[in-house]
Order: sequence, then structure tokens, then C-alpha cells
Amino acid sequence: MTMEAFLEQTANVRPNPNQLRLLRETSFYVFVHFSPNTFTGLEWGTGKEDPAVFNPTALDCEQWARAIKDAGAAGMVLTAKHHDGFCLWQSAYTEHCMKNSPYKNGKGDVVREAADACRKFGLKFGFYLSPWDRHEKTYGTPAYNEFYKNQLTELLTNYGEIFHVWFDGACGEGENGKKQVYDFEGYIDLIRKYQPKATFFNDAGEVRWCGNESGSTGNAQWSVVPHELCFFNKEIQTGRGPMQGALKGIYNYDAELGAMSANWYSEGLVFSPAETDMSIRPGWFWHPDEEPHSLDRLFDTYLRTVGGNTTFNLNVPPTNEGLFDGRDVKRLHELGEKLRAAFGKDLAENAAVTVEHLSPTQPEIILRLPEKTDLHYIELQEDIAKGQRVELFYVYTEDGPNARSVLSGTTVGNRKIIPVDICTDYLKIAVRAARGPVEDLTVCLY
Ligand code: FUL
Repeated sequence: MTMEAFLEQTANVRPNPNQLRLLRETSFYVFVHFSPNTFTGLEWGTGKEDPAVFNPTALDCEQWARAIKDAGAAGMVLTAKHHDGFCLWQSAYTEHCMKNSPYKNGKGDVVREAADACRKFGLKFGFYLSPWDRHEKTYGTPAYNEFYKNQLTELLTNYGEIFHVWFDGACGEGENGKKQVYDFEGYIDLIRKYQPKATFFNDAGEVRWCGNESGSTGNAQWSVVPHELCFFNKEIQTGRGPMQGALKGIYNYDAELGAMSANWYSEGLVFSPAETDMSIRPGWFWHPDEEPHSLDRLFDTYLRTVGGNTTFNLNVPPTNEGLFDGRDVKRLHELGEKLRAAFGKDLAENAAVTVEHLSPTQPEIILRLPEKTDLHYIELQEDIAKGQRVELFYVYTEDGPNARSVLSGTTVGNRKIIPVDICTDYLKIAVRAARGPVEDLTVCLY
């Protein structure tokens, strides 16, 4: 294939409807890590925990949902089973589950309570089901894949609509010293069958891992990446790159995937947006002496993730009572307040906007405000339904041939939020390089 033909195909790699919905409607959601670890203080349970340790005395999933809503997040992803193998629902396939917890005399179902609370508060509900299971005896044998699929089916069929399924890539040894070969393709087929509107997360998934757990994101966040890095995306949307599929030395956990100079070597490109997952505290599970991160850190992470063309999955771990810790509830409230204050009113609505094209790949969007205005954020959005194209843009606050740009950026994608400190009545966003025609670049100002 010629470089021209490949570039044109690259410009047209598009999200499927589920990916599009996730990016547009649910780009910020809350992870909830809850398991026997909450009671034993561990981060990775051994699988030998007595189910009786799981005994929340004041469980209130509506309290979680209220706090999630307050933060401005749109969904919840609950750890239905973590690596220790304990299931937060009444699984027919294991005794290592709520059947043997004292909670509601063995009749409790935390997945049900969390799903119901989400519906009541208008949140989407999803779950994490750890493939690595340190309790289950069949782990490490083909029978385990059947066991896992049975559990996955229970979760996919009994709890209403699921928006997101989280497949942890962790693969440790089981009791028998064996590692499992996960049948991810079989797992994904079940999602397609029972929850056709759900996205799934995996290191190499339809929603891919950003490569770290600290909330860091690359400067150029591409959702269009080589298939060999995100091979659980079925549909390759281009032909083979002109350099004949010779991509080497880049892995799916590396930052800044998707640069064109590497894409030429790929076996074909897929649409696979990154998810940034991090915890509000140092651990994924609740530990009484840990404190939530500062508001500044969380807000900054939001800007870099949701405002950096990734989704943001912020973990908030319930306490051993079964409540979000008051310190976390406060922080979530502060985050919501700060987001509402920052992005409540789009000042671009008052501007006269004109668009000029130096060429189809080089539009200039000019905004004239009625008076000099303090700007704190410039937000750009490509119409991601049509693909991700912008590679380089400049921002000017003056007109004329001698004007110098005040800042520059690379990719835009679904949403690019750029913190600024500018007082101006004139702003020009000038795209200088793109993979194809840029027709629908939206600018919001805050
Ligand atoms: C990792 C796990 O090992 C951690 O415990 C946590 O669940 C994190 C989200 O994923 O792979």
C-alpha cells in the first residue's frame, strides 16, 4: 500500500458505537475495590481468607453512588472478584462468596446492591472480574476458563445493563503452581452475546491500559494505534502499513503510542482509546491510615485524562463498614465543585467565530470575544466519530503575519483541555498538521 493510501485510511479509523458512547458520555467513572482485603489490610489477598472476614457492618451502596454523582462521575466499576477469588455475589460455582459471609446471614449480594444504587442515582454500572484467582482449585487448567466464563455469565445476565467490563491482565501462579492461559477471546464473546453495548478494558483491549497506575498520561494520546499492541480489537481498520508490519520495540504499556512514524510499520491500525486508572489513595483497597490525594492532584489528573483523550477510572475504596471513607467523600465533593466551577460556562458562546482553511488539513478557527476576557482553559474537540486527525496546532492571541503563537499542542481527539492564563479578546487556533481533512474542530473557552 502506498503511504498516501495508508494515511487516508489512518485518518478514518473510527470508534465503534460503544467506544464512542464511553468517550462522550462516560469518560469519568469510579472504580470500587472491595473484597476480603478491605478487612485484612492486604492489597493482594492470598485466596485462603475465611469468607467470614467479609462482614461490612453498615454497607450502604447508595452512599457510594451519591458521592460518585457529587464528583461529577457517570459510572461505577465494582470489583466483583479480586485476585483472592472471593465473589461479592451469590455465585453458583463457588462457595468462596457471599453465601459464606455473615453479611445478611449469607444471603447478601453486594453486586446487586451496587447495581441497584447506580440505577437509582442515574449512574452506569460495570464490574471488574479478576481472571487471576488465587482460591479456585482449577486455576492453571483449561477447566478454569469454563469456571471463569460461568461466573462472567452470571454477572453479565443478572444485573441489568453493564457499561464496562474490566479484565485485569495480571496472571500469577495458582495453588498448583500453574499459570493460566486466559481465553480472553471466549470471555469477550460472552460480552458481545449478553451485553452488546458494553466496552471492555484490557491491557490490549477495546479500551486499553494507559500503562501506569499513577494517573500519568502521554502528551500525544492517540486512540488510533497498531493492532499488534491492542490485539483484542477484532476489526483492523486499515491495510498493512507500507513498511510491511515490521513494528518493533514498542509495547502496549508504553506512553505516546500511535505516532505516525511508527504506524507505517504496523500490521494495521485499530481504534483503542486509553483508560487511565488510579486510586484516590496510595492503595487500591481501603487502609485506615491512608489519606486521599490532594484536590489539586485529582483535578490535574482529570485535566490530563478526560482532557487528554483518555477515560478516567478513579478508584474509591469502601471501608470495612461498607461506606466510602468520609475523607474521600469530602474530596469527591471538592472535585465535583471544582469541575463545575471550572467548566460551568463556555465563554466561546459569546464569541464571533470564523473558520478559514489554508488547506483541508490546516483550518484556522478565530474567536473574537466582545471584550478582553480572562481565560483559564481552552478546550478542543475533534468529531471523534469520524476519527482522530490533528497532529499539531498552535494558539495565537494576535492577528497578523508577525504574530507568534502563545502555545502549541499535538493531538486533540475526543477532548483536549489546555490550562492557560490568558487575558484576550482574540484567539486563533491554527491546525498546522493533520492526518486528513479537519472539518469539525470545536473550541470551548473557560
Ligand atoms: C492490578 C491489580 O493487581 C491491582 O490489585 C488493582 O486491582 C489494579 C486495578 O489492577 O492489576
